[in-house]
Amino acid sequence: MSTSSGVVENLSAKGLRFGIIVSRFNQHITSKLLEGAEKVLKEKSAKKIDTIWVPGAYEVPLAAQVMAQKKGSKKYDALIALACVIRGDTTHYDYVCEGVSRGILDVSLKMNLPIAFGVLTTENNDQALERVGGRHGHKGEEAALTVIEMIKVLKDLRK
Ligand code: INI
Repeated sequence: MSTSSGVVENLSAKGLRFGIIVSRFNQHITSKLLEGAEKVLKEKSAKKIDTIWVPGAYEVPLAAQVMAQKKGSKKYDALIALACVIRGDTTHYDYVCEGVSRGILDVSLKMNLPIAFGVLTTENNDQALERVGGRHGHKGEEAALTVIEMIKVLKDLRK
């Protein structure tokens, strides 16, 4: 069964290792994204969860790339990128959104590694709050469920 946002909730993360990259910019929102992601991973019995803080959304892809390059016992099964970009008075918002979305996708495709796009891109603070446990669900929890499912999808594809 999947939720309206498309995520499947009945999978286990037993034995799996996760890296989370979270941005400090708009920390009142990103700390809630992180709480939700960690809660789901723990409930699903994840073996390891490493969390790395970076200054802003724009810095997320580089940290994700370095985490994705880990090898051996330090290797992650999936990463979760968490950030919150809120539109301001200039075009800066557009550049940050473009950079973080393109950067995360590039790393995911280059490294063949599931990376959840848990990045809120909103017009204002209220829209962001509605997405961390408000009327639009919890995008941190959904990001965690998404990568758990993608690990299984890739495992099935490689059989
Ligand atoms: N970074 C965010 O994570 N969210 C924002 O809303 C934001 N705005 O609006 O500027 C933001 N900017 C900083 C950016 O991510 C970089 O940290 C900065 O440009 C330095 O590289």
